[in-house]
Amino acid sequence: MDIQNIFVLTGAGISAESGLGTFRDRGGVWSRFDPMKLATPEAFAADPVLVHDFYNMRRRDAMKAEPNPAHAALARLEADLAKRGGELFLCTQNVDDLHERAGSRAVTHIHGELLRARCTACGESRPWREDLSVATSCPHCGATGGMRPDVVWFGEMPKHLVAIEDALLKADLFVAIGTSGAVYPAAGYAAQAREFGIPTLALNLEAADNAGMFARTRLGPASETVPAFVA
Ligand code: BV8
Repeated sequence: MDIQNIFVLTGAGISAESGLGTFRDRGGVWSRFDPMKLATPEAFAADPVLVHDFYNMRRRDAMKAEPNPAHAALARLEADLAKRGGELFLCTQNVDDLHERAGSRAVTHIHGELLRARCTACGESRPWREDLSVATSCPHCGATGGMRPDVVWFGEMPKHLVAIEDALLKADLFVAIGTSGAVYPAAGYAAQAREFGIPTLALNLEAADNAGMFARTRLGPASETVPAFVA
């Protein structure tokens, strides 16, 4: 592969074979739980106990999960491109840390990280592995009740948008892996790449909502399609 700068966008599908549920598939997280009651700032204000229970459960699940061959292949791709003077920009919508645990060094979490907590009083964000509750105090400012998972809820501003736009502009190839193309702004990046004249590739189990935006598509489980793409 003589491509130098690759932009990879990953979604829940890449972690599905690690045992973490996707969101919009049949049986997915949002078919069992209402996102508006769990993943918005309004939901947290209305029922922080419910929201903490949901994210405590998902944090424990994420810590138990192990990276799969798709995560490992992207870590190899990052190292291979770096050796050849190129760069992998790995932008994940996932809030788990499976890319990092597979060996990826630079991971941009557009929707934040489950294993970080942020204080709504002082704004400090720090690594966090314990359950959160309304009784948790901020280790930095001491305020109680305002600690929340440092993830991006619906209606909140996604993270690292400037770095992501810069990386898209200099990419030679855009690859989306295991994402349904339903949540913006990430769902719009394939169309943006196409406008910039960047080749686009989708690796997904089934055709995504924005499938028409991709020049090429490979359907199948990420644990097979991603290692095959990287080889
Ligand atoms: C914002 C984090 C302003 C925490 C999540 C109407 C039109 C357009 C936009 C909007 C609109 N109304 C509202 C909006 C904006 C809204 C939005 O997009 N809503 C949608 C639903 C319409 N977006 C926002 O609010 C965002 N903020 O817009 O700010 C702004 C922005 C930019 C510039 C200026 C202003 C913030 C959104 C943050 C949402 N956060 N969660 C948590 O996890 O609890 S959402 C959630 O969806 C996930 O966390 C994930 O990050 C995200 C994307 O889901 P996917 O990863 O794609 O997962 P999904 O289950 O859908 O798909 C899985 C895919 O994998 C499937 O295709 C399946 O086939 C495939 N698959 C399954 N198994 C495998 C596989 N593929 C390969 N191998 C397998 N084994």
